[in-house]
Amino acid sequence: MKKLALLVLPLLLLGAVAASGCGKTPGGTNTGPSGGPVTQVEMDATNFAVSSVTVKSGVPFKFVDPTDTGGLHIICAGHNGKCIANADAPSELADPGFTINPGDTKTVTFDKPGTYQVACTVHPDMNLTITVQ
Ligand SMILES: [Cu+2]
Repeated sequence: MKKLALLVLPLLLLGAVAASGCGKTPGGTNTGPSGGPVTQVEMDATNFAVSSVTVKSGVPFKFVDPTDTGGLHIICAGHNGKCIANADAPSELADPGFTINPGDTKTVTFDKPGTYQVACTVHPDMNLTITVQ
């Protein structure tokens, strides 16, 4: 019995390390000041740092690409790489969207509460759900 525990424990630890290594850190740097509403989302060369954020209507929200390597992003209201018309979304997100080059920041203000799907037409897996309160 003791031998089995010695064998199983390292495997469990290995599994825990592997599980924490993949996936994205929820929140990360994408949190507002003092636990307030989220005011920005960061992205790397191919995706957003998180898959969803909750923001406050009327508060400027930033799309940030802090990396100085990698390709550009073209961000619009949409899903899975396609722009989808959303009359409630800020005009900047209308088809064909706006371009973010590495190192760029783009500020968008959501004025209407609701749920918005945001996509990147360069990266079909790059999706963000923005809940505006
Ligand atoms: Cu992209």
